[in-house]
Amino acid sequence: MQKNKYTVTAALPYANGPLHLGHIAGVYLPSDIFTRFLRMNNHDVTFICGSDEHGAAITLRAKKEGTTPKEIVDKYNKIIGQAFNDFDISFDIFHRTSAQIHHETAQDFFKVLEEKDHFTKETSQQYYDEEFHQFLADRYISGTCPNCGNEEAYGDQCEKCGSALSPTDLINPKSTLSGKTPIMRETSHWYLPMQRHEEWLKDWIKEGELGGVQQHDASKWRNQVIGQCMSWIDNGLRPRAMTRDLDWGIKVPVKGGDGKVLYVWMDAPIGYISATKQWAIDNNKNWEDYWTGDRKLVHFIGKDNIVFHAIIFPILLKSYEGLILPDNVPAYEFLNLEGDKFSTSKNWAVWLHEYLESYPEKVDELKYVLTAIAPETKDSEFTWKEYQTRINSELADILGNFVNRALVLTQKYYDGAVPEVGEFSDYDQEVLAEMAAIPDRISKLIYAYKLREAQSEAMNLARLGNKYLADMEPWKLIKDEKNTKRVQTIMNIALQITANLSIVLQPFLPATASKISTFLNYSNDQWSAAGQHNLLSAGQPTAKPSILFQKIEDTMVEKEIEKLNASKTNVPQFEPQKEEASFDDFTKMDIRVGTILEAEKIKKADKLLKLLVDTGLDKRTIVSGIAKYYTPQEVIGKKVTVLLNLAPRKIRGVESQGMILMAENDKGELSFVVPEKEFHPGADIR
Ligand code: B3M
Ligand code: ZN
Repeated sequence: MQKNKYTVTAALPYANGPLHLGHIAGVYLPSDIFTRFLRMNNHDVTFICGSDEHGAAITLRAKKEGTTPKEIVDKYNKIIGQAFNDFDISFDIFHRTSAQIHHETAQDFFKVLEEKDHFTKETSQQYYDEEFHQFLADRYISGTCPNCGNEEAYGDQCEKCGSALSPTDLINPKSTLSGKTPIMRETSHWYLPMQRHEEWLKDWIKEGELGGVQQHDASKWRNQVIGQCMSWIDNGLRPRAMTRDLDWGIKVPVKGGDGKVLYVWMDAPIGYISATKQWAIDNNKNWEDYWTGDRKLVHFIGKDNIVFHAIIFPILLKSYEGLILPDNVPAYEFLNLEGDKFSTSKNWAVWLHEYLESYPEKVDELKYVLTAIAPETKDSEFTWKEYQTRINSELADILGNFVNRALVLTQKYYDGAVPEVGEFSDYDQEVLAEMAAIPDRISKLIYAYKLREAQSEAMNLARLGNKYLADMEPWKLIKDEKNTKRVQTIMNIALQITANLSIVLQPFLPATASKISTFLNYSNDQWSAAGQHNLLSAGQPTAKPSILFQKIEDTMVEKEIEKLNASKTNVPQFEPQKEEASFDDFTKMDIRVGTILEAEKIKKADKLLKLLVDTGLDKRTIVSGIAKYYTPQEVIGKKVTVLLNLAPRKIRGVESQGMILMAENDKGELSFVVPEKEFHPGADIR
């Protein structure tokens, strides 16, 4: 078989939050299976990933957590990297775009393109938030997508329909900082004139459609990918800004670039190259060997990243000259969770690191389920119920049961030694022929990026073995001495199937495959060995097996669903920080501790209470909108915080001489704010 060279990348996750199962099912697990398989076939393969640490995704998160972008990326790079490690994703490197080598690589890239005249510089009017004194691009601006009507589209793309947008495409644009409608202000940027590339892109993507340059099935691009690209091109490519007015990111390295950084979607894909460079340095290789020549570049991504990987990055690569373009861009649809979309902001997610903390011994179980339901061609759904069913009735009842039976019976009948094989019956021949055909089928499916079917084909081998033993019933035959030879043959075949499983399961369930290898005292990481019926020789010792998969109890399912529902309601959605206030603004306010002396309802106003408050200076009337949360009886005698010098206002005919300060949660519930110690009325609050 022809040996190919592959550089496989998995989309660089934003270091702005942990990973959930949707990310794993749609990028990291499939790319891991693919590369494990390639390695078993002795292709020369490098598997690249890292965290994406620039762009508005990061700075907005920092703002939300009240910290710096640097702290955010350090924190999440660590959490994400650890989770990948614990989930046994076999990257050759997990790098980061904040690394010096990446800054240099991306800047060099930009300079080369600038020198070759691949950018235009344009001055234009762009959205600007007057309150926050900032230009609004990408995630700093949101509005309605002109293509699909999604009201939460960002300034650079709509995550719902995948289209790439410019802020000016949005209907009803709003600043995500202030929530206000922005104004227009002039700024200049470097643009990539994408329209110049239309012709070759069309041909190149069509090549993908026809089965790629190599003309084999493996390079065939998914319909969804071709469709998105063609519709983008058919709509007419336009210049796209490659720089931003921001202070977090990669500094624009040419004259006039002060105060500007590279657009994150220019810098991030170059992250694949800089990660390769770092890996090459660590391993005494030349990075160019992995980005030039007859190597196949494969980008595993989510569908919202298609245009960036199949159009923009290829334009950049081609303009740079000398580097390979992707051979395929297997993009995944979205995974939903228990009937809803995964949502970080609503905390509707199963977080990988939390799963691994709770169930460190159930890595392969999760891998199996996620591959079985992977959103390869359409959106799919994870439910804990299905997780349970797949593990119990497939992994445990079929795979686990078969391996266990084969090994336990071998212990019982032959003290663990592999028995001699005798003559094959017709049925034996059939089973062995089926076993021999399976690896090739898996292999074709994997090369065509159909990993879901490929795993199910690997499970067919376990099904075959399970059925074989159930049909042959060696435990009945053994009772009659005349069957001694026959049982030996049956058990030999069952063990050969088990050995085959230890090979074909490796890409999908590496830990399980290695356990089976240990039971058998047999290990083989060569895909070419799979299919043969003489992997184990007679007399070879095997071990007592342990249970491969524990059944998932209903209690676990219930617990996880409960946890999900609880966390959903607990995560509040708060307004972004308000505009900066000066210290003077603050000291103008006279805020004191007060005690409520009297309270009564105001007629026909179900939200209001009329209070008499001892402020330490005087006793005054204050109207407060707390009636839904406090009864008059329960507030009498309570300590409260009072804003004294608020201009008096008439509310429902009553003059209110100040305001009681209240805390309000995300559900709009109110609570008094009081000093933690027993302070007298009149005590100052600053
Ligand atoms: N970080 C977007 C995402 O996580 C982005 C991918 C970059 S790949 C170069 O969806
Ligand atoms: Zn849309």
